[in-house]
Amino acid sequence: MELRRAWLFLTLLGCTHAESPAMYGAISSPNYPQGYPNQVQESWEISVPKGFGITLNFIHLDIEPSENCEYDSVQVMIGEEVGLTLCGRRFDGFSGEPLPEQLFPSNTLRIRFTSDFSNEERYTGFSVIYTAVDLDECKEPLGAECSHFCHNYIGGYFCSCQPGYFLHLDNHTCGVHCSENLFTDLRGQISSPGFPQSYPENSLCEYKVRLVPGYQVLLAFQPKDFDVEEDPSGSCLYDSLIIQAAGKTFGPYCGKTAPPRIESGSNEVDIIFQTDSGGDNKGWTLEYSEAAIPCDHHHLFEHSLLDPQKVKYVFKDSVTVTCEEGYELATMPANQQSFQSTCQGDGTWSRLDLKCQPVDCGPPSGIDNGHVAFSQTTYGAQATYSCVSEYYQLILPGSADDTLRCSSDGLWVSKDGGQDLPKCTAVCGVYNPSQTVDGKIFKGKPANLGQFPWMVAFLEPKRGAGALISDRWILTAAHVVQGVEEPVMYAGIIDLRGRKHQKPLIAKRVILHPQYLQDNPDTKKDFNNDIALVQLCNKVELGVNVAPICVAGSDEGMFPTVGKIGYVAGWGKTESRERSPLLLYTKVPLSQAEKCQELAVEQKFSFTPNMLCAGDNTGHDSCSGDSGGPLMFLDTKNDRRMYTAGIISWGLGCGHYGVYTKVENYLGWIKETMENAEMEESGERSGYTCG
Ligand code: 4AZ
Repeated sequence: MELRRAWLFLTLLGCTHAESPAMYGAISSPNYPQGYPNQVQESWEISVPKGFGITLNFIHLDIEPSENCEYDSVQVMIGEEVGLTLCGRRFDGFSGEPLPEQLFPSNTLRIRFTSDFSNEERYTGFSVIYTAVDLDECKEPLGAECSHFCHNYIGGYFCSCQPGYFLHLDNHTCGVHCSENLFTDLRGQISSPGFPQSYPENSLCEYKVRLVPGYQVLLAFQPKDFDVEEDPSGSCLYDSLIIQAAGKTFGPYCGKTAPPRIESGSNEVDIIFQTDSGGDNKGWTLEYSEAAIPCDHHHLFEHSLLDPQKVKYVFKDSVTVTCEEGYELATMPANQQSFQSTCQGDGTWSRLDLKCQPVDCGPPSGIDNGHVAFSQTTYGAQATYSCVSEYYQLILPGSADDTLRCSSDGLWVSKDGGQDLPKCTAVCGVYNPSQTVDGKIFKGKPANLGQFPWMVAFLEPKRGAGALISDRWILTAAHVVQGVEEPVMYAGIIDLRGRKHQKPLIAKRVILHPQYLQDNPDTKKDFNNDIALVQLCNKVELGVNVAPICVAGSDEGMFPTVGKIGYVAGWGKTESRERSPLLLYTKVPLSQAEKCQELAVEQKFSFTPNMLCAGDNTGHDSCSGDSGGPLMFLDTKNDRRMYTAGIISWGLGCGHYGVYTKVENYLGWIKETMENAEMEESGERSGYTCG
């Protein structure tokens, strides 16, 4: 029994009849009007042409009744939804109420009949007539969405619009034509459609303002007359007004607050007004006008100056452009200082390919024995000078500064605008007090290397000495170098026996004091003006063993007084030997002139005011072969500096008083001679070789 029931279920399940579209038709249950079989599940698809609904008229219904029709039933399905479920006995002649006609607003339906396993009373099923009926889509519940008017016809509907509106392509919404608005006058008024009446819905209105290039469109809204439908978020999602100009967008605007005055910056402006389906708002009105487009920079480019100067420059304005101080025009002929530029229609200046670039002073000049430090060479850059070592000091002749600045003229200048360069001059008289000075020359004591680093030994053709007073000049006695062009000299040495390891100094010129020459043309009868300078071909490299001595009278503490102890040094005669291979030195006091005047009378030489007298009767003295060497004193203002006050010149024998050339009297001649020689030298042709 169970098996049979299952077989039946399987054989009857899913039986569906599809009816092709028809205006009417009839469907009845299996075996109708006989009793319907058990275990039936049968469906009929019915369809009528599009635009129609379906009425169902159950002329016969005799289906086993049950609660909620759960045993047997006939159902009307609209898609997947159950539209109606029927069971029981309901037709004329029986006790049940006849069924009223049922209208379904769909052009397809499915009728589904289901019976369970028992039909004890032989219920006869159902019979239904279906008919296509016209639907009125314009009425509820269908309520077609026409924005203005809806018209029903048999099998369909259509929408239409009020006069002045057109039907959009969706066939439902009405809008107005409002996009062919072109404004080319220099000023005018633009308003939303129908203003001051409500503007239309579902419209996209575009207004184009087109002025000649060089003029921008200005927009001024009427503040009291602005009313555009606003959504609750205030983002203008319902209706919106947008202004577009030269890639810029102003807005969207909506609500009751008018947009501010708009300077569009362009001669071409689009006003776009978009509305949705709802709302009842007045819209907007604006006046547009024109203004010449301004050129937005007061400066064309960095560091430029414009003439004439104005608060605002507009289209067609022309200016003369120059550069700020310290800047010059790039990519121009060198002598061109300015150019003309014009404010163009698009708000930019012409000739922006040019620029003001800083003046370049080029690398600053180097100085002898010095360094110059700089990071840039353009206007305002700084160059700082320093000397190569502590044996040189920076001196600032004339207007010079240790730091120069690149000026707007392209020159390196000092604070007061001068172009003098600082100089590195040898630090003079550096005296190391750790080296004790005590002993004798005639009755002298050997000096240490570096103790008197200015000492120069003159070996050929005459034995003598000199003192470096700069890195290129030696001060000596005239009688040592008279008639000598190329004296053989050594510096930085104390033991002459080691001189083969040393390079001799090479003289460029020997300059005797002119007065000495005059008084002593051939034979020396007088030692007045016994002073000479030797200029070297090359600068000596200064260091701990080679350094110049300061010159008497060149600073405050460099004027010796009688009784002050001085020092003499040399490779000359000693009490026991004709020549000393070692540099010897001794102390001698500065003595009263009378002591030497007595000698002079004996020697029949004169002791002049150009001479100093030094020594005593203790035997400490300079002697022959020491001539030309310095009579040295410590600076009274700075006991770490030594200066030469005298040049060993002559005497009556050795071991008591000696006569020295009074250097102080020749300070002017020394400076002038050195400067003249160096000036002359700077004029010499290049490639000049010395020595
Ligand atoms: C000389 O004949 C000489 N005692 C130098 C100096 C002195 C004497 C002689 C001083 O060169």
